Amino acid sequence: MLDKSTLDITTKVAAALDAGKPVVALESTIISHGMPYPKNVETAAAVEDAVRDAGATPATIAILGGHLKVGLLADEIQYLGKKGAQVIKCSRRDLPFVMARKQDGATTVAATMIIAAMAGIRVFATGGIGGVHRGAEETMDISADLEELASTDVAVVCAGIKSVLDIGRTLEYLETHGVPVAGFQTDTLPAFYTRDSGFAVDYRVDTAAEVAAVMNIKWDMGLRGGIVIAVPIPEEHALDEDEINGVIDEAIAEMQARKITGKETTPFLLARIAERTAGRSLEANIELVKNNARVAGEIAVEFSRGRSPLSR
Ligand code: PSU
Ligand code: MN
Repeated sequence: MLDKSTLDITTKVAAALDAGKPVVALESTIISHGMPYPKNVETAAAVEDAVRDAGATPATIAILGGHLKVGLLADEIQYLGKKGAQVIKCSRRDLPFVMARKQDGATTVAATMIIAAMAGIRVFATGGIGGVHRGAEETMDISADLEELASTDVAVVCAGIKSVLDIGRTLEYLETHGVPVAGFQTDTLPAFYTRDSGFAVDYRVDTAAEVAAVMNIKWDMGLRGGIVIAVPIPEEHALDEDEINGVIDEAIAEMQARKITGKETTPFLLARIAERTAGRSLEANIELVKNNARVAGEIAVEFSRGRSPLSR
């Protein structure tokens, strides 16, 4: 077991967890590598507010000086946001090294899920999850986020799957690993900047209570692993599909020409797309994360109400 300073849960978050109150985990790679300073820090604060407005306690997760931090303080978010890409982007494989070396690390969806589960947090909000990259049949670039979803018991609320990824293959991978993909108030999978990827979701859910029931039953039965809750970006903030897909195609071509690979790909693509849309993709990204945080807060509230019919 890790000692209290290694898994460092802030007083507020610990009190909420001890009292069985709703808590929502938030990741930090989106702050350090996903958005530029100072928008990243403003967004992180707004996302925490959205969780609070829904009646839950936010817990932004990162590694500071080798300690796993659950519930960053405002000055810690500021610090991470300013350091940006100088902070190490940490997925599952990176955790023990960054901790042993007492470094700072921003946690991806995979690493945030691991730490959230260790702390006893079951609901997590983010923008987009990693997936099977386009061209993965050559590059083998498949995000460790998918493997984490296969095995760690956390519901991940996101805006669907970005079309920088191979959406169809990402869905196939999730299906193979038994990870359900539910559309929140939609029958089709959202594609991050746009509301509809053209792919169907496995299940449509219309309320937070329905999601909480599924979480309880799945985990009470011992069916390990995550659940993807895909929430479409609010209509008024969605980007034009043809335009954004054109920009994405160009960004991917540039990435290939520059031979950018591995963990650099997602940050590179996000930054390029923001540049090429004169910041409109960034605005859309900010709005969809806030919206996901609100939905995650509502799910956490329902989940905290109690057990599934199976365990009564
Ligand atoms: N998608 C976004 N913004 C992000 C990320 C994904 O729209 O910031 C981050 C998340 O932290 C996710 C990670 O877990 O990128 C995936 O990286 P990779 O593709 O290297 O696994
Ligand atoms: Mn990758």
